[in-house]
Amino acid sequence: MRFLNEMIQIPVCTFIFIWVYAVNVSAGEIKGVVLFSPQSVKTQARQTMPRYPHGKSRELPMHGIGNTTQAVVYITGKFPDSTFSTPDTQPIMDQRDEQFIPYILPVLAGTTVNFPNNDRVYHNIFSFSKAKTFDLGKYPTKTSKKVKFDQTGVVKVYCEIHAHMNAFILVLPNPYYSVVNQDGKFSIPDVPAGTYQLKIFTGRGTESEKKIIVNDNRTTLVEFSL
Ligand SMILES: [Cu+2]
Repeated sequence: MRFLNEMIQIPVCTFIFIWVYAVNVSAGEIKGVVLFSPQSVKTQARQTMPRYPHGKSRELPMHGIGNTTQAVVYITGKFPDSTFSTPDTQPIMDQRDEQFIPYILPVLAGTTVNFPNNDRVYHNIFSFSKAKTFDLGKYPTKTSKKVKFDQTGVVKVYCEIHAHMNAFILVLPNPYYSVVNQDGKFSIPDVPAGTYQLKIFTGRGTESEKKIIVNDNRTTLVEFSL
């Protein structure tokens, strides 16, 4: 009899464990596409980017479509658990061919970003942005410096030596974001069920947003036209 009880208990326990586990991880996916109009691509190609808070605005070449990240989608809203752990591997904002790669780097607040210099020349990375002000000083090829981004917001990154170098670090309050790929597609998996604002960020700022509902085990499809 006791043996029979044990036989029954094991499957029941397993069932409860699986059920609880499934409830905890129940989430949905946000998937979509961004349709960039020719005009949108054109205006992103060149833009006025004042480097200093009180400096003159000047025309700077921007990364165009096809060579780097041109847009990031992210969500804001309330989450059942709002403590998120930062990634184990530190994201990289590379310096190559006198360009920052990627052009837009989204990170969760609290993340430390590496800035390796993979050029033969010196670079001097700095930012005067409200979300993070820093100046890494000049450093040579094959060396790297790090910056921790604690505060959410947009950090505009420049090089003191090369006026044409500029990029963005988008510091976000949660890990639910996606880089839009070259086909304009994006996907944010494992989003807790709920109602959120889905926003799209390009080199011109946060351009558009939509209210979305994420349901358990469902895919929410979204389309943006810029
Ligand atoms: Cu430089």
